[in-house]
Amino acid sequence: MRRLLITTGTVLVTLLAATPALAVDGNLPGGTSISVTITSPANGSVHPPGPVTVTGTASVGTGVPVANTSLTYVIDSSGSTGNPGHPSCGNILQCEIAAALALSADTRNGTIAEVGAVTFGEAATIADVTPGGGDDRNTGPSTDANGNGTPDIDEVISSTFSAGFGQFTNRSVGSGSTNFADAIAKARTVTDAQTKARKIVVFMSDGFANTGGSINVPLTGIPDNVDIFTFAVGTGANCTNTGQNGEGSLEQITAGTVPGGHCVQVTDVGQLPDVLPGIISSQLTQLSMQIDNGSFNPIGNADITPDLPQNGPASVTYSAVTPALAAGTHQICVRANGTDGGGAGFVTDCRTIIINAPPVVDPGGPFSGQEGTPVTIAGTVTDPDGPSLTTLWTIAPQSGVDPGATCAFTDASLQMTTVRCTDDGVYRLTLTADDGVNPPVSADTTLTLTNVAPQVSISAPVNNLAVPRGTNVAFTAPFTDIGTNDTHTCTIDFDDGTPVVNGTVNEVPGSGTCTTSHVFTALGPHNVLVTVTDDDGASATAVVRVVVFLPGGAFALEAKGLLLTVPRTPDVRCPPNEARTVVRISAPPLLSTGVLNASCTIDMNIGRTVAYASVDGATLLGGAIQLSLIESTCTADADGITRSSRVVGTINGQPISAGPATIGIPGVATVHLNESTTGPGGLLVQNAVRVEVLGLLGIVTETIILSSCYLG
Ligand SMILES: [Ca+2]
Ligand SMILES: [Ca+2]
Ligand SMILES: [Ca+2]
Ligand SMILES: [Ca+2]
Repeated sequence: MRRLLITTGTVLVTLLAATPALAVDGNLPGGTSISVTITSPANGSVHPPGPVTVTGTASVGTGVPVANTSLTYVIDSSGSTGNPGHPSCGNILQCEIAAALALSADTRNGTIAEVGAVTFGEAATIADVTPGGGDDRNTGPSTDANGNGTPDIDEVISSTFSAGFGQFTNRSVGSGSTNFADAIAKARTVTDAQTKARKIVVFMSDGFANTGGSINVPLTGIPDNVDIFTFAVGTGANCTNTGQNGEGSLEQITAGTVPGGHCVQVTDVGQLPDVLPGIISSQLTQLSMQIDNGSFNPIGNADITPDLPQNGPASVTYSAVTPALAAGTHQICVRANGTDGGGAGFVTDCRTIIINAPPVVDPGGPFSGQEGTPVTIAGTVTDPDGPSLTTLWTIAPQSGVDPGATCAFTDASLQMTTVRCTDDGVYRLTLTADDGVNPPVSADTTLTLTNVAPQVSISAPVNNLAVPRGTNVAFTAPFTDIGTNDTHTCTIDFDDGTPVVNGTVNEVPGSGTCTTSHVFTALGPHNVLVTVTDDDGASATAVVRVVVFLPGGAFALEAKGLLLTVPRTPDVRCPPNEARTVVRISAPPLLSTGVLNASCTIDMNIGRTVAYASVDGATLLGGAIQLSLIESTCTADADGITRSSRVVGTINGQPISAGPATIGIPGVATVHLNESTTGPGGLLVQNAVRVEVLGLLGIVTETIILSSCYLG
């Protein structure tokens, strides 16, 4: 409970005498060290706009003190001080001695350079404060010249008796009354001998001046650097009691020497040892912060650990937040205020910091374009104060984008660049700027890409390919899609009445083929339509023309049998187109003919096949059959297949009628006219005349065919 009363307002007011110490590390007026440091922010550091946290430490009494103070004890030892004081210290004099010793102990903190002592009753006497010869008025607070382990000044204080000192030279004055004036005069004698810039006197009394005359006499001309702090001890003393003769009060002594100072009333004598050391104690009283030369605003205890005030020696840490700071240069100062026996003072530490404005980002847009195609995007980033601006575009699907889509920038670090995406949809484009100080700043816009239809061609078959009916035709349709994330399907319409089919798709990103095969049964040209559709619904088509035909053939005469063998004459097949003529065949009496013709042509442009055979007159079987015109025609095209014959002449004198007929010549032959038959392999055969010559027993011995055509 020492220092219990040091925080009372009376004491503080007594001690206040501002002499600021303008440095980070300094000393209070009484010499006590005081310091304040801003640990963070660092000087010249760069910060984002907004509040800045300021941290650091402050301390009092922990540094190197300045021993620039001299101290003089003035102890009232008049007869009344033999009265009871307090059980904790004894009679009043003993309690004064205890208080002086407590103060003496604290003087060894380093701020007190020299000490002297005076005691008084009817008169005052100055202590000889050094052992051995001579008479010394001052000594060091820790000096122990006789080496007995007790500081010499403490030996002197402890030797105080009723109106005298026992050490180191016995001094005694009368104890019958109380003489403030002589006590002040003797104290001045001591302070005159002191060498330090600041001289303080602690003046204790349990009563009031009743002898020695006015205190104004010794106070007159007292130097400014001598401060007399008075203490009215016990119930018999009163700060303002001027005595029955008006010699002057304790309050007047202090008021006359300490600007703004007051006497301290210590009614409870037991408190005196706690109160007196406050004359030189130190205290860290307040921390405050200043922004840009504004006012110093106190830092609250919520931001200080431990709470202020703290009695020295003490250190605290603080962490306070500035108001929001705008871009520019700012000075932050933290001040530590403290007091010690010499009064109040402060030290201030400052930092200059730079508040850097964040970049301002305008992403531009919204942008639009097509899938697979570079789209120019241009944003704007401004950051005049840098210091190291970088920008970066990023992109992500927002809506309607198929899985797997990717995008690439030409240079994502440029504010103006191009971006290409592999599929259509709406993308979120983000432009982020980082100036190296502030948190990165981002802004979004959109990029809307439309789907692009694929492109398709047909590499097989070649256009206008003519194929015989029944051929398996392979189709290959290569396609591309600039949207390389797209997948595709394809259909093929063969234009022959068969259902549209799905082709087989083989693809890699951006290209592929659609394949299928088909056997055509419908004759003629077919415009085969290939349609490729991407997964986003856009399609492309390509057409290839395929011509389907039937092969054919024709001959004018064939004879097989026992009587005569004539191979097919002339004999043609198509493709390729062919037309041949033979002048005659003469093998009477079985047969003789006129000009024989056979031709077969296919118009590959439309798939039309025409096979034709004719005989320009013939006489068979010794004249039984007389013919002037024999011809057969076979045609096949998209319109259908037709077979027909014409025969003009007579059989046994009977004219031949149109239309298919079988006529018997009894015992000689059977004659088939205008005969349509189906041969091996489905061959469609048209014979104008087929004669079966009969031998014995009606056996067919010879077959003669005139003008035959066939298809297939
Ligand atoms: Ca900036
Ligand atoms: Ca697409
Ligand atoms: Ca596409
Ligand atoms: Ca797609």
